[in-house]
Amino acid sequence: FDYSNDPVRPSPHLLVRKDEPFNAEPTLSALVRRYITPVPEFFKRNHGPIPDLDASKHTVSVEAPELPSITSRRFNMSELRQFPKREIIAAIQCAGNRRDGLNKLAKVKGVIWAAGTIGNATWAGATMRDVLLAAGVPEYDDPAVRGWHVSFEAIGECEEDRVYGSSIPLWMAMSPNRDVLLAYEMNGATLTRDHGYPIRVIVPGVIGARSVKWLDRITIQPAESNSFFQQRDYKILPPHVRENELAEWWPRLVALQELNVQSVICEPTEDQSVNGGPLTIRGYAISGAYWRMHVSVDGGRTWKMAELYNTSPSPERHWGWTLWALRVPKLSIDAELVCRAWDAAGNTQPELPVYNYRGVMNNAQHRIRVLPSS
Ligand code: MTE
Ligand code: MO
Repeated sequence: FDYSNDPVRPSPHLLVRKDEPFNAEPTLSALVRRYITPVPEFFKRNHGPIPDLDASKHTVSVEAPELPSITSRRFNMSELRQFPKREIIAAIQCAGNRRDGLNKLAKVKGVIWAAGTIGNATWAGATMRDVLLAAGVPEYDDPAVRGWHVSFEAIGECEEDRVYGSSIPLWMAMSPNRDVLLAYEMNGATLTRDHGYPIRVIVPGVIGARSVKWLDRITIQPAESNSFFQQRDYKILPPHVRENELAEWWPRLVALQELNVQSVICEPTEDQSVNGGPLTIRGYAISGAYWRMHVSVDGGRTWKMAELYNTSPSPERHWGWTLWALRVPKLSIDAELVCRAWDAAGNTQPELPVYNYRGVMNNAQHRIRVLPSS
């Protein structure tokens, strides 16, 4: 592949994990600085060169070859902009976030990410529901399409497959409460090339892999996408499975969608030397619904409740992350900091990470040592 036309990314806060394709995440202290993650610092996760598309010529097709009532249609960018514009705040997290924690247990396959492949942005565009309805797609509970899927394909060269692709269930794409978008703006400005210019899918509440950038085609179909990224990746393998058994395991496992409960300590950072206190511990957390946030400074023996900050408009639209903070008066010399979030259903994070070869969905309690100095 030719990477010579990739954009220049000047942010000093990005840790580049791979140059080609470009994969980078911000430092954790930069990440918690603001509720809305600035575009330059937002993680970038790519499987190929960044396309250089002309918005005035770009179109997105909607097709349903197995649904005779629908004739395929192409929407250009000005048609997509004519739909009512919906703006949401949503955190996007890569399924590989915190893969480094699983790589400590045994070798994993994939970019070795720390905890920065998450970002919280405002996204604006047409709702997927409006566009699909305009294309003649029936409601998801119509017997003709019940249990169907919406498959997305991108433009551009891609590792592992012909193009990048993914799918989500039709009910999710059509639900007025899920806020799935065809987004053309991020943080109030036109999408940048790195993040999908001129148009990308945003699927709140599910792994980042489904938010397809540089969107080319939408297909309504009875089965999930055939893409490598739906069928043979982004699944949780049992702990004993390695490379030689992948082919037999992929078809038995479900494709990941919804995110699990997650929280991370961003400040202080591992092995940072801090004075004995007072000290403010900060981090992020995500989950679908309201939660409690516990922080421990003694390795998990006792827990305190952190203060929470988020601006989500209502519980059913809780797509943004929560930033949290706990001020502690004093740290012991062997302080071990741990955090765990709880959602409204009482789900929380496992004490220890559970290994899987692709290193996805690590949401173990985040545990760091700091070095108190006097
Ligand atoms: N879309 C395309 N076309 N190509 C890609 O490589 N990566 C996916 C998704 N959409 C990808 C894509 C993955 S795995 C993630 S986590 C998010 O985009 C990352 O979005 P970002 O780079 O805007 O942060
Ligand atoms: Mo991802």
